[in-house]
Formats: sequence, structure tokens, C-alpha cells
Amino acid sequence: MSHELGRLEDLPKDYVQDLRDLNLVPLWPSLRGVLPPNIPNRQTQATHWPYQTLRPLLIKAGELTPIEKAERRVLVLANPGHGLEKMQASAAIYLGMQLLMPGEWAPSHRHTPNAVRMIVEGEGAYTTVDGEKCPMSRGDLILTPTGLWHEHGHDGTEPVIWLDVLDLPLVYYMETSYHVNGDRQTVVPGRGDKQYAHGGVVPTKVFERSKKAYPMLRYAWSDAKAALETLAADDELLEQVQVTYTNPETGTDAENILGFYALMLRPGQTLRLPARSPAQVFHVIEGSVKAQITNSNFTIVAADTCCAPGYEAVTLVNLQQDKATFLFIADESPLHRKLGVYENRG
Ligand code: GTQ
Repeated sequence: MSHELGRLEDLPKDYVQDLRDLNLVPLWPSLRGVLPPNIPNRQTQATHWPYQTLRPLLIKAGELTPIEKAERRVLVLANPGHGLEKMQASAAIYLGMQLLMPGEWAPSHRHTPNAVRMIVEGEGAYTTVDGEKCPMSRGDLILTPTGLWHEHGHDGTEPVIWLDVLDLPLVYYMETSYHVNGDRQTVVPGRGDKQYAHGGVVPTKVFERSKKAYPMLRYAWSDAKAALETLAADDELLEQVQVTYTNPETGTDAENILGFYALMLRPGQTLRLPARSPAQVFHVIEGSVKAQITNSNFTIVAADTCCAPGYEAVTLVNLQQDKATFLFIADESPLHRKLGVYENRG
């Protein structure tokens, strides 16, 4: 049985003012707002950022603003549902497209938010993370987890562009977001992506396993793609051909707050992803898909990015009849699971 709750306007003005003067607020006029029936209010809107329209503006930023004046030359993919100035794709996800021109240098810093980079275009750039020089090629995923020093450099000849995915909105909301600038890092020998290149066997020094919180910082696209193709070939009936980027020592998600995945859609495949509580982001690495998200129908082609609010099913249709399509997905699952609010509503 539902009944209307009292409104703020139903109360005498002087009473409301007396409350305000004492920093008090009546709950009942706002109760349904903060605890809506059955499904949360979501500001996150299904939003599509086509690469073709974004790229020229990012290149223009390269002409307008030197790297020294930007530190990080990024156009933020902002969800209009949250208000553009909030710079969020969803409640917990920030997305940015970052440009580094040949010879440029984005200096070393570290910060509390976790970040990953999904390389979209160009060769010859690298990110040095915690002393590991990680080459950047199309589709590679590079982690810069909370607290680790990172800087970007570019020895190539063409612009390099990547998608930054951070948990900045959440970390900022918690009043825990800050950064520290540092000196250029000394590159140290040893790279996690080499040491952990083969799943199921991990490096072991004098019977000791790595104590690093983040033992693997670079996930080569060639390896992730090969894993997907092997999965697909191994079981022709497997519907969701997907891998999760994990910490190879613990098997848990690669970072603490956001989850990262690669998905392969078989030629012509239609895949329905169930309505789950986390918001999610889709970025096409190779191919093209139709993404049905709530009332939106996006055609997302290679290098495009889109986002979906939580609690909504998403249907992905591979628009290629003769080829697989590959997507990178980021979502809020690790956060929801840790907080105990994760739901799969089917
Ligand atoms: O490359 O370190 O998009 O610190 C936002 C904040 C990228 C970075 C962003 C950052 C970075």
C-alpha cells in the first residue's frame, strides 16, 4: 500500500526556518528521493562518444595547449546526466581521452585514484609505472593503481591517444582525492607483463612469490585477444566469450574499485548482458556493434566509447557477419561486491 508523504510546503515556513537555523532537515519530504521504490534513481545516462567526432578536437587541443600547460592533455568524456562539469561517466567512473604528441612528456606523479589506460591509436609511447617502462600499443591495458608513480613519454612519430579510466568520481566523493608530483623515474629491470605472460604459472624467487600489491601493470592486447580466440575455439557453445583482467598472484580483479574485461562477440552474434547494479563502459577495440541500452540504440565502431547506467540490461549485436568484434569493458562490479550492494537481476 502506498500513500503520499508530507511535503516541505505542508510545513509552516517559520518552522522550516527554525530547523534550518539549527542545521536540521525533516526526512519525510525527501525520503522517497533517497530511497526510491524498487530501483535506484540513476543520473547516469546511456551516452555515446564517437571517436571520429572527438579525435579532431583532441588533436586541436594539442595545437592550442602545450603539454607543459596541461600536464595531462585530456578531453573528459562527461555524462550529461551528471552535469558536464562533474566530469563523470557514471557514479564511480571517469573517462578521458588523452593525447601525447611525439617527443612530449607528461611528468611523473602519483595519486589516490586508480587509473588504467586503454591504448586507442599510435605507436611509440610508453607509460613508466613504479619503474616499469610499459610500451603502449593499440588495445593494450596499462594499470596505474593507487599510489604508484607514473609518467608518459613518446619516442614515436605520430600522435598517440589512449582512453583513461579512473575511479576519480568515487575517490573525490570520499574526500580522498589528491596527487603528489615527483621526479623522472629510474627504469628498473623486470616487467610484470613478461613474468606473468603465461596464466597458471607465476614467477617464484627462492620459493617466494611476489609481494607487490600490483605485480602486473601491462596487459598486452595480443595476449588478451589470443585468450579470447582460444576460449571461443575451445567451446563453440560458450555464449559470453569474455576474460577479466586480474591480479595474477591473487586472481582477484586487477584493481580494487573498477573491473576490467575483454569481450569477443562471434560473427553476427547477439549477446544480452543481464541487468546488474554496476554501471558499465564499452569501448570497441576491433569491429563494430549495435548497443541497445535503455531507450538508446548506438552503433559503436572501432575506437568509440559508450556507457550504460546500472540496473539495465544491455544487448550487443556484432554488426560484422564474417568477423569477430572485440570490446573492452570497464564496470563498477568490484566496488559493488565489496560494499555488498551488487545485484544481478537477470
Ligand atoms: O595520466 O595521470 O585522465 O592524473 C586524469 C588524471 C589522466 C594521468 C587523467 C590523471 C591522468
